[in-house]
Amino acid sequence: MQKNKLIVSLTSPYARKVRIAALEKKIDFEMVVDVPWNENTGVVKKNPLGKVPVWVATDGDTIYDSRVIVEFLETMDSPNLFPEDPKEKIKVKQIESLADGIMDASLCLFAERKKRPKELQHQWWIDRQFGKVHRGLAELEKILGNKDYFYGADLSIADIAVASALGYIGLRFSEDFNWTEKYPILSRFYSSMMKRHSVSSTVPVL
Ligand SMILES: N[C@@H](CCC(=O)N[C@@H](CS)C(=O)NCC(=O)O)C(=O)O
Repeated sequence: MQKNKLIVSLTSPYARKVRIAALEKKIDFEMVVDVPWNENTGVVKKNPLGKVPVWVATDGDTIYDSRVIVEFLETMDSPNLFPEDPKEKIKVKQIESLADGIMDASLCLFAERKKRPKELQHQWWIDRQFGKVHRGLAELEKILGNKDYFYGADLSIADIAVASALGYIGLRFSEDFNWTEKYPILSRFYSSMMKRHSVSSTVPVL
């Protein structure tokens, strides 16, 4: 019997978002680690964009981009991670999109500082990406305030996306700033999310 496969790298915050969602829904999948930055990566054969995560369904269908994959998982099993009402769903997707945007800027910073030779690195670009990260985190603090969840009274994809972004910030920027001190509301939120097995078992590893 074919199994669902999820192609990931173990540091990818987008892949973590999908892993958490699948674990919360108890959807069975086999995790295949394929680092898209490696010369011999096979990711490009599954996703022309050469990015992880990629979901390969039991019928062979290939789905990429974490936002598309999590919506696909939503069709497979409960608990629901999106509200059914289309207008409410937009609110949750907006927060997911903000968290993904923080991941995008963080990935740009990773590529600029770790993949590009030092003499070619551009401070203007680095500052611009850090601006997105900090404005994004400040906005998330404003949205969450003293609530437990970003939307409603239970877990949604918004919480999962934010937790994934925060884990990546901790992984990549510990020498740049102490995010738990600078963003105490998000720090409290992450600690509470870490009580879930789906979150604590997917912490990024180098
Ligand atoms: N929008 C995509 C972004 C995926 C992405 O950028 N993944 C990174 C890993 S964290 C990647 O595969 N990068 C390789 C590359 O950009 O060539 C998603 O949500 O899945």
